[in-house]
Amino acid sequence: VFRHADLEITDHGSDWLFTVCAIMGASTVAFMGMAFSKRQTDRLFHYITAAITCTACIAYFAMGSNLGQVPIQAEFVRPNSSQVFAAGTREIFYVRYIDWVVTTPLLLLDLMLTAGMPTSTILATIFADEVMVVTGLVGALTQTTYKWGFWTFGVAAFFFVVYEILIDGRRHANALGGAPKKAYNLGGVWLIGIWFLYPIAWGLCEGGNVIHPDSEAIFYGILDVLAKPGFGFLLLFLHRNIDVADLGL
Ligand code: RET
Repeated sequence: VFRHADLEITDHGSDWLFTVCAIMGASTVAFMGMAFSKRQTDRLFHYITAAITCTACIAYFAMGSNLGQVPIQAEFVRPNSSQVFAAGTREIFYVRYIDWVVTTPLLLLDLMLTAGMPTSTILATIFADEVMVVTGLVGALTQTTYKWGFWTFGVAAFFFVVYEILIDGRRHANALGGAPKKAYNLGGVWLIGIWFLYPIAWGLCEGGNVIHPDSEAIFYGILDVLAKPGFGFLLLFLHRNIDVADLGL
């Protein structure tokens, strides 16, 4: 049986999610087209970036179809009433986290490989990133206020990622100089600027149940378009004069 949440996306939410699905699909085709205009040995960043939007395209296909979600008990305030109903359920799109566990390490790889960071540092940063996503998932599925405990672990892990990207990575990129330095610094600021909004979106949606799932779809949707195709086009544009061999790859 298909269990419906009391609070779930409407047709508007679904149409928007399919729109983002199409943007992700079109970006994947564009990134692969750009890859094939390069020599086979020069396609690393194109393949990583195309894998990111390909994964999101499928996740958004699921969400537009109202799949990859599960009803979770949540308190919410009904419109035109200040009364809080504890009985309601909200649909939680766990498929987002399956997407993120694949794509956020790839986004970090795009940047950290640009800066020529050491493998040990890259692995440690990806570990923290995975802690962030998995605690976010467990917190989203938790029905009690313990969910905020998981969110706190996630934010702590996120701060480590922020430190690695803004401080450590910048040092490595500046040592390389030239086009990699420029690509890393612009891409890094873009990435961190957008990533900071995700824990806020989580607090308003999965965490606090403050905004409607349709608004959640718009909030996360805009963030995902900026964080995946937006970041991807920026990074590949800034990579146009970088030889991957110069990055030791
Ligand atoms: C969660 C909740 C736990 C605390 C933090 C979070 C951050 C999530 C981020 C997600 C980024 C996703 C991207 C997707 C691609 O489009 C898991 C919401 C800090 C930063 C970039």
